[in-house]
Amino acid sequence: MRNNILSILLICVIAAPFTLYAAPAGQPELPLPEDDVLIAPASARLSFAVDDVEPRLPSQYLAGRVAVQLILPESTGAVDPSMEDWTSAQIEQIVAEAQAALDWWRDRLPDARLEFDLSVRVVPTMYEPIRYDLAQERRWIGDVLSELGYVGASHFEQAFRMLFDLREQRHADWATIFFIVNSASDDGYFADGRFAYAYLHGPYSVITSDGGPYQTQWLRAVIAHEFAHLFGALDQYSAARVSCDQRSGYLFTPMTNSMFNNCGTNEPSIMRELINSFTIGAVDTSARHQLGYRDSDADGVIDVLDTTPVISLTATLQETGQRPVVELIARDTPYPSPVQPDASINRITAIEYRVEGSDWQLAIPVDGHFDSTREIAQVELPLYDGNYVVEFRAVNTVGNVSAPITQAFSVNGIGPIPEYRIPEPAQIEEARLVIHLQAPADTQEIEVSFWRDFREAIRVPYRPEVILPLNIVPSLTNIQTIPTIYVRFIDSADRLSLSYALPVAIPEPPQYAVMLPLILR
Ligand SMILES: [Ca+2]
Ligand SMILES: [Ca+2]
Ligand SMILES: [Ca+2]
Ligand SMILES: [Ca+2]
Ligand SMILES: [Zn+2]
Repeated sequence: MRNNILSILLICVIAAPFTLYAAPAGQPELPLPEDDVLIAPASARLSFAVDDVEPRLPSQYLAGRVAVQLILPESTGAVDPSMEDWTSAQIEQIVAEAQAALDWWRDRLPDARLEFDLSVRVVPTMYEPIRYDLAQERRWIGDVLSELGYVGASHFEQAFRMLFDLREQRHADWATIFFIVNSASDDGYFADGRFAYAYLHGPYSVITSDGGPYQTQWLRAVIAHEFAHLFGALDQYSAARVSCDQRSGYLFTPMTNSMFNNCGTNEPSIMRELINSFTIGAVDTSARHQLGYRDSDADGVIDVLDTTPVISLTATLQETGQRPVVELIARDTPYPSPVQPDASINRITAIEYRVEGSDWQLAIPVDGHFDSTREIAQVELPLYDGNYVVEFRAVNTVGNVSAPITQAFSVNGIGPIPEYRIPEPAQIEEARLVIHLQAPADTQEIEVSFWRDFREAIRVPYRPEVILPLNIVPSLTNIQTIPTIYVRFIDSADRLSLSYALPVAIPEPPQYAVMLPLILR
């Protein structure tokens, strides 16, 4: 008996993978959303592309952080009789379906560094949206967006205004909207027979809560399909009649997988069939490329993220007795698009310089944060009398480094360079950090920080042996994260030195899991 149960269990375990991945054989082939790709008028979007610092449109390619706003219109009965009313159970289900669709995309495109910010709003409208057709969507969409406070020459312009706001508020790289129209009492279709459509590259998609023939339980597959249109992917099923020479997306790549006229590949894909493709996780190569997911040099960083910064320098005229001051502008260079405004979502993460073999020194942006594709830093170079060649560079989110620029500086009237030396790594001894230093006797102070930018720095009088007590922070338990401290000297005239990166020797076995932050008693 026991053996029988065991063998039944075994059969189940063995059978499970097959049943999981088998095509849903019992599923009838459902009609696909025909003519579901639309193009918003260019005028509505281009009026926003004038901001030259961040000319990004709301959904150019699928990578990075994406804000997704679900809007659920709620009919008030003011103009049309209210036939549909959202219930909290329905709303919960729709949010869960949308989240499943977004999770699905995140798993399909691992190198896109996707992060989704999904939010839902129920917004009153005087109309009952399911009664209308595409030609009349402007009525209720315009009404809903006005209700949210967005005005514009058209409902598209209203939507773009909302998307620019949404992206900023959610600190996202991109933003898009799904209008989910309640069709619980209705047959699940709009008046023209549509149940799902999207504008290529935004601003939005519209889907009935039933997803037409798919029913709410497969809304995730419908949302996943329409989401791809919002970021540039074209349809591939025959009825869509997409020919093989059609190109799309930020990279403007050709269709190779269209069933319409056999373009060469015949891969399963969410762009040609919904339920089975969703179940097995199928996205073909041409859809990936149209979404911006292509890695030409196969280094694991997709083209649209594999960008490089550039840096430029302006030196201020410097007078005798003053240190040179430079202004550095670092900007990430987008991967170019043949058809769209060039757009990078990579941030500048460091602006650095070094003086003839010194450690790379971090320059701090004037606005205090490395948080955008363009950063400006002003630095007083900590030089003493002499002639120097200084190298400058910038680094971005993916670790790509700009070509360095070099500049010669001649300094006089400051005095000779003090001889600073740090002969050995810092040591941890009995809950104290011990640093040995060699500097001229009139050196005033030193600064010590666990951070390259010298935040939370400790300033103490200079001595050949500086001993600092450690404070233990339980939340930061990984000693691996702090192998280095940063030290700089302050001379008798209150001038800073270059900074020194100093390794910390940890006693074996590690007595102190953490040394952050350093606190003076
Ligand atoms: Ca209602
Ligand atoms: Ca209907
Ligand atoms: Ca690459
Ligand atoms: Ca900044
Ligand atoms: Zn489609």
